[in-house]
Amino acid sequence: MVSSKNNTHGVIESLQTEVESFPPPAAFTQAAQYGPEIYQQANADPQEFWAEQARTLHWHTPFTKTLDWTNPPFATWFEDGELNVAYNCLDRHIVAGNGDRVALYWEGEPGDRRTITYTELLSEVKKAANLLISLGIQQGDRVAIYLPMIPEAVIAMLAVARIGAVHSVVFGGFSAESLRARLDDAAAKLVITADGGWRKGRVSPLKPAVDDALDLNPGTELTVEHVLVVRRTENDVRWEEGRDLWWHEEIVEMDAEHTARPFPAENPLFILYTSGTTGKPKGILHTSGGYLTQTSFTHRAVFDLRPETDVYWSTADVGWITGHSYVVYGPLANGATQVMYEGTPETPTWGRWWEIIERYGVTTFYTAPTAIRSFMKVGREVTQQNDLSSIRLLGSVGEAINPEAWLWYREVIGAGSAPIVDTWWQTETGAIMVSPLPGITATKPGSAQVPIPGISIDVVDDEARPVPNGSGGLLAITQPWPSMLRGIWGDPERFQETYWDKFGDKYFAGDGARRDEDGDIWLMGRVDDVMNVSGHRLSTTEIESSLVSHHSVAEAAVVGAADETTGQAVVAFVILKSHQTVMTDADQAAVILKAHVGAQIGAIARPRQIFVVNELPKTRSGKIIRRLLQDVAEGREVGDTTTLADTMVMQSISQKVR
Ligand code: 6R9
Repeated sequence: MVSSKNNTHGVIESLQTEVESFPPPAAFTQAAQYGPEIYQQANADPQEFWAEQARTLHWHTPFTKTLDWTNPPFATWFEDGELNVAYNCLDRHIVAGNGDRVALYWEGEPGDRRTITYTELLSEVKKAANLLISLGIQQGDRVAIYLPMIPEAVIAMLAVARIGAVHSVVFGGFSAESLRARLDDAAAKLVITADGGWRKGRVSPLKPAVDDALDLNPGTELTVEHVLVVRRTENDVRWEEGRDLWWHEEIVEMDAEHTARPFPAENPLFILYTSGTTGKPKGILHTSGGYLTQTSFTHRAVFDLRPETDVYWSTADVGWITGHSYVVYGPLANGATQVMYEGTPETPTWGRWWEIIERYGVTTFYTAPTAIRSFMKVGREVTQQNDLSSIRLLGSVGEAINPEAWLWYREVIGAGSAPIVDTWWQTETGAIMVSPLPGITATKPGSAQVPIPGISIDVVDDEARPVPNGSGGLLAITQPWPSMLRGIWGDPERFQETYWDKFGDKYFAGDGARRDEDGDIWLMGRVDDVMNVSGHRLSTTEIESSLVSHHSVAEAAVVGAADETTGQAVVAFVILKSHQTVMTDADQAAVILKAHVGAQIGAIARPRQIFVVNELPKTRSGKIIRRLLQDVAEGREVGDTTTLADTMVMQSISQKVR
C-alpha cells in the first residue's frame, strides 16, 4: 500500500513489496573475471582505480594527471596523455597476435553474411581514413554518419576517430528535418550514408532523405561539402556530381596503409544528439581517453568478458549511445568477437534472433526490455525452436525492466540460470554507471542495484540530501567519472543548467529512483513522467509493471492526465498478449485491469481510464514517448512525432481513444 509519509516534492512514493533475489550460479562466480575485492580496491582510491583501468589502454604518451575538477562542471581526465582511439580498437590487437580473431559476424536482413577479422577490419578502416583525408577532413572536423547497421557504420566511425575528427551518428530512421537540424548544429562537412538499408523486408531509403535534408532551407548556411554513399540496397538515387561520391568507387583507390597518430586524451571523439522532451536536441559531447577507459572497463566487468571464447551480441543500433559504447568502442577496445545484425527481430519471422544466437553460439546477449516484452507477447514457443544453450549472461538497457519481463528473460532465454545485468546509464554518462556485476551480485528482478566500482551515486531529495533506505528521490551522480559528457555542443550554459544547477555540485540525471531496505537502487522513470495524484507522487514505472504482471498484458504505458478533482489522474494504454482469451473486449479489459492495479498497489494508483491499443509510440531505442500519450489523454493535438520509430502509431492510438 502507498503511504503518504515523506511526501515532499522530489520524493517518489514506494509501492514496492518484498522481492526475491538470485545469487549467481556457483560455477559462474568461480570462473568470473572479477571478485568482490574490486569494490574495495575502487573505494580505497577511485581516481587511482580509474588510472589503473586507463593504463590497460595503449598510450602513445602516458598521462601523469588523472582528474582535473578545478573548474566544475567541466572535467578533464588523463589530460596530458595522448592516444589514438582506433589504434586501441584495432592495431594493438594485431600487434598482440590476435589479428585472425573475428571482430564481426555480420548478418544483413535479407540473409547475406560477412565475417570480418580484426586484421580485415583494420585494413578497411585504414582505407576509409585515407579517403576521409582525401576529402579534406582534418582533426576536429565533424562528420555525420547516417547509415544502417552494416559494417561500414563501424568502419566509418573508427576511420573518423583514427584521424582525430568527430563523428555525429544520426539514426537512419530520423526525418530529413531532424537530420538537417543535426547537420547544421554540428556544422558537419561530410555526410556518410547509404542508398538505403533493409528493414522489415523493405528498402528503407536513406540517400533520398539526405538529399531532402540538404535541399531544405531552414535559414542556416549549409556546411556539407560531400556526401559519401555506401551501396547497399541498390535503389535508384539522385546524384549531384561533384558533391556525391560512391564509397565503393573511392575506397578501392585508397592506400591500405595508414599510421595512427596520437591525439590528446581530451580530443573530442563524437557528438550524439538526444531528443529530450522539449526544445532543440542536445548535442552530447564525448572525448577520447576517459570515454574509452570506462566503456572498455565496464564492457569487461559487467559482461564478464572472455575475448578468446565469448561471442557477444548487443542488438543496439549504432545510432543509439548503446551502439557507440557497447557495439563499437567497448567491445572492440577489448578485442571481443561480436554479432551485428542489420534488421528487425521479426523479419522474416519472430525466430530470427534465436536463429542468429544458435548459428554463432552467442554467449552474452544485451538487449532492451521493449524487445523482451515483444517476445513475451508472441509467446515463448518461437524462442524454443533454437538451441540457446550457448548463452551464459544476459543484459538489459534502455528503461527499467519490469520484474515480469526479467523473470521471463532469465527463464526462457537464460535457461533459468544465466545472470541478468540490468544496466542503468545515459547518453550523457557515456558508459554503464549502475549495474550488478554478474559473478558477484545477487540480482533482483527490476533493480539495477549498485554503482559499478569507481562510481559514486546517491538517491537524494530535492535539497540534495541522501534519502534513507526504503525511500524514493532523485538519482544523483556525486563524483565526476571518466566517460562523463564534456558538455553540450556549442551551449555551455545549457549544460550547466540542465545537469548541474539543480544540486550545485552533483550531476542531476533526471531519473527518479528509490533505495530498498538493502540499499539497492531501483529506477522509477524520468522525473518528467512522474504523476501527482491527489498530492501523491507516483511512478509510471511501477504502475506499468503492475499492469504487465497481469497474465493478459504484454505492454503498458502510463501517463498523468489533468483531472479536476485529483490534479492528475492515471491513464493507461495497454497492449494485450496475442494468445490471451480472458478479455473479450476493451471495456471488460479496462474493468479487470483497474481492479488488478487497485488490488496490487492501492486505490490511489488505480487508472481512471485504460485504453487497449495495438502499439505504443516509441523511439528507435525503444523508449515510450509518454508526452504524446499525454496529448491524447488530455484531448490535445498530438505534438512533435519526428523521433518516433514509426510515425503512423499515433494515428491508430488516437482512433482507439476516440
Ligand atoms: C543507455 C540509454 C537514458 C535514460 C535514462 C533512464 C533510461 C536506461 C535504464 C533506464 C531504468 C535502466 N534508462 N537504462 N532506466 N533502468 N537499466 O538508454 O541512454 O537513450 O540516453 O537514455 O534511459 O531514464 O535516463 P539514453
